[in-house]
Amino acid sequence: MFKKIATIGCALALATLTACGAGDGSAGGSKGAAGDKIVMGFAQVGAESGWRTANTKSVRESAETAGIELKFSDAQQKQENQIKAIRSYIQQKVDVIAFSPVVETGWDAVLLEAKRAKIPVILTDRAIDSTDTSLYKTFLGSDFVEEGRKAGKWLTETANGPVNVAELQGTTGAAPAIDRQKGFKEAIAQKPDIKIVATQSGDFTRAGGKQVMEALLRSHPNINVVYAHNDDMGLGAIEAIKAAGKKPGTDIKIITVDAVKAGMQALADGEINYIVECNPLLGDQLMDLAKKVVKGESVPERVVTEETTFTTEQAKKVLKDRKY
Ligand code: GZL
Repeated sequence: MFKKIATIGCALALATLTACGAGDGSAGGSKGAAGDKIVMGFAQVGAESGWRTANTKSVRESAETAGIELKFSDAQQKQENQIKAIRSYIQQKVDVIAFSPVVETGWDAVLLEAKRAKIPVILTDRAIDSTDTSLYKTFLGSDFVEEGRKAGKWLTETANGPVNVAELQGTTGAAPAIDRQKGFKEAIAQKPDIKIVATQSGDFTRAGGKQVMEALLRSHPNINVVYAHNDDMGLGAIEAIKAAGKKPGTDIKIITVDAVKAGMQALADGEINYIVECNPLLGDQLMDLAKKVVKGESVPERVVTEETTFTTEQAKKVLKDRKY
């Protein structure tokens, strides 16, 4: 009986509180609607790639446009820094927390703290691997497995005879790295003479891609194709391939993911052969979702962004209009 009355009591209190715009970010909050500024804590992965830079710009600009106060942190690709940032947002009693988990695991404890503090969490860009889906309200981002499939499909459609692939993986344990590999392997399984002969993480950075490619060129002189999980590592691989006296895009074909401006330029120049787009411009959708979850409205479990692919000819046509 006490619990039932307490629950009803809380609901009434909450209704009163939210009517005054003092929503605590839990179900029924009226922030945003009543004119009070929603406060979002955003824990970004880092600034490791052109994609990340574009994503951060999108989040900042969209928060401004949406009238949402943004507290922003850059974790420099370290999970412990993202966890610290999330804890800080909980202590500051923000209305909503959004973050791009640098890796898939190790989040349950801190997200349980957010849940207990009645602060809704939105996963953006990267997902987590947790059985407790009550720890976050929604996931907004790409289907990385499909991105990997698109990359592999292009290769199966263009390869003639045996192909040795060097895979430059993204950050170890990150959803895009795990899923882009999964999708690519699924697609090339259609052609057994396409083989991944070497796979190593370049941590989604240009320097990492160059360093790994230098080593792989020495250990695997028979590489025909590079599959890089992002443009930045592909651009690093191009530097290594040129330094080894080979022609990127001709002697060694290159497939990447993202479609940031530098990658699209290399594609237009024929140094990359195919790019699968991964859209970083998630800001507007993120702010719309944030307003809904703060008001306690229901949102879809998963919001997948629209993306396409580019060949060299297509890149030449769209390069001048690319926003990032
Ligand atoms: C994908 C994103 C990846 C990009 C990389 O959504 O998480 O991280 O593909 C970035 O460029 O570093």
